[in-house]
Amino acid sequence: MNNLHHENGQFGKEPWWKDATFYQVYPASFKDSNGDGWGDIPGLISKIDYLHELGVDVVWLSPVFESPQADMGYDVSNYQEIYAPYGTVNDVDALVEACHNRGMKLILDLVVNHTSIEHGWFKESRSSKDNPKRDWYIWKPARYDAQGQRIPPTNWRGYFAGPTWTWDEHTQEYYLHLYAPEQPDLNWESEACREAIYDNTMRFWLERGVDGFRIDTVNKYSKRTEYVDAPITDPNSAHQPAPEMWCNGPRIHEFIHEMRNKALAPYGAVSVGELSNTPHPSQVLPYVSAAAQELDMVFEFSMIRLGTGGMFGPKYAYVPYTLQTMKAIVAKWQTFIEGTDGWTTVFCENHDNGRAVSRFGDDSTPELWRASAKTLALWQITMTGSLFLYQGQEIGMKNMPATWGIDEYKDVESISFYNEAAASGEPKKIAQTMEGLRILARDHSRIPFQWDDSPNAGFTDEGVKTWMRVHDAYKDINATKQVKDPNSILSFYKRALRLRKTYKDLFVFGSFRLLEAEDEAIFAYVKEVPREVLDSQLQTNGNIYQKRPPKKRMAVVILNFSSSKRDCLDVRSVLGCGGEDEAKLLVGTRYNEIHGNVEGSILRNGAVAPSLEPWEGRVYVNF
Ligand code: TEU
Repeated sequence: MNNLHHENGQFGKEPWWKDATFYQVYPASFKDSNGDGWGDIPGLISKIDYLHELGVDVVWLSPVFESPQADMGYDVSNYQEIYAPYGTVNDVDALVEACHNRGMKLILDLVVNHTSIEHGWFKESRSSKDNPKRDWYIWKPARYDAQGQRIPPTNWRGYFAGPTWTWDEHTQEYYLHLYAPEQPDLNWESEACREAIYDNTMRFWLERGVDGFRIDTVNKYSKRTEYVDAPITDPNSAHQPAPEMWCNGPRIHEFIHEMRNKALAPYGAVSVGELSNTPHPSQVLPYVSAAAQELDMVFEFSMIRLGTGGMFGPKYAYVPYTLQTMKAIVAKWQTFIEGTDGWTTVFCENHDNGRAVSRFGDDSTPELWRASAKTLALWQITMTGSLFLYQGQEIGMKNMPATWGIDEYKDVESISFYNEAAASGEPKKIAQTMEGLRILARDHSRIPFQWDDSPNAGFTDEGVKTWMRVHDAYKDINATKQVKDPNSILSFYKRALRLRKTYKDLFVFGSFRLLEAEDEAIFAYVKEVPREVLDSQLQTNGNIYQKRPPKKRMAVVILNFSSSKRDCLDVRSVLGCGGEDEAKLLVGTRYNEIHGNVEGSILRNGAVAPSLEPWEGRVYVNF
């Protein structure tokens, strides 16, 4: 792999999406404008200024297309129409305009591994074995066991429990679905199918002015074509995990390269793909290397899967993890692009996971909740890569209350896992699944956004039945309250996001070096500007640094990931400060402004930094 990142990656010449802050909107739960209990696009438009003021550059809108909502729109029945409760195609046009008018961009969610069973393509495909679209989906004949019973073509377990195959009476074959039976997988081996996907989905929306896509399940388009049984790893089940049969298959790079060249590159569209089950940097780099011309960046999921009992069967059997493990994962995915032409992403929430403050922080008291949400913010904004925030993260939205029962969980995955546990009849398994769901369920991030302290939290009108229940804590945790409060999580995010931009050479583009890898309370690392970036930056007009500094520009980020007081690191020695050299506090979660006059904020002549309060975070710099 050549070294384009460093050769061409001069500060100021990087593509726009590298230092952009992306913000994911989950349409059902952001803002309801018409009182039906579902969020909608006009509601989102009414809040664009809120996002603009926060410092968001790009809105990523989760699926809004026509859909029977078996999986909240990740089952599309028509790519060119909008699900009526969300609005119309004209509303999307208005949203594009609202973003562009403010210098922001809009990306849509591209779900093209599968469609809904209600999609016209699938209706045709299932109509007869000789329909021209028969091979746009994956159909296989039945097998029969020793007793003559019909069994699916393979023993694979799908993501939502149960088999990956559903029998179709009409044509007497099974079709493949990695997710719900309502989500049949498209057959990317068919060239006509691929062409239809490019034209029907990508070109259609790019022509209307959207700026790119978050691409769902991007590494599952090329399946292994043998269709053989997976090894039995769960002897108690008829269905076995088999991700190696469909992740990163033999033609995946060919397909993605083709998709980019034919449908994305002609429009200059940005792409961020969801890359599950790909835990080795050597597997990830080919997807994100600039020279390979596949994806601009991907989401790698090792960090966000922490605490899950693994994929498939044991997913919701919660397994505690150590800070050491978390830090090793973060360091791995921060550094894997160094010296390459690849790029990475930074995120700790999305619509498929529990809330970060409840999982990685501490929401047990109001003080710890506030402190840990800010420290998680400082962690995110100081890391290398394109930053993705999820709606509500900026106000520290928490998991659903532990007192809520299974009836409040609406997600197809949660319900499938719960039903599977219930069917086992084992009280221990049911309790364990429920405990896992309380921490990890996808539902937690999907409840209505908490805008204010009015009934229904300002998400919709008073008295309206919302599609998911509003969090009990909305009177304490809401955006309006935090807009007014300079010490709020929201105010901290605003400052922190601006700081990330001011010092993007360090935070967005800098190199990452983990410190104190084994410490179970302190998460600390150095961010450093690569020398060649520094040199080129000094030749650019309007640079923020007046003269070439005598040494490397460095920041040390120190985060107390614990609820007890801890000693700070020896900041001066980490930053290489000699006698008169100063280490300065650039930002801290307990201070309102970037400051140079708070006691302990400038460390000279061997001075040590004060201890860290529970969940306190600070950044010191050597300039
Ligand atoms: O998710 C795919 C995926 O690999 C997982 O992260 C997913 O959350 C699931 O929990 C696996 O057990 C994408 C979407 O983000 C998700 O919402 C959809 O349900 C899924 O694809 C199917 O379209």
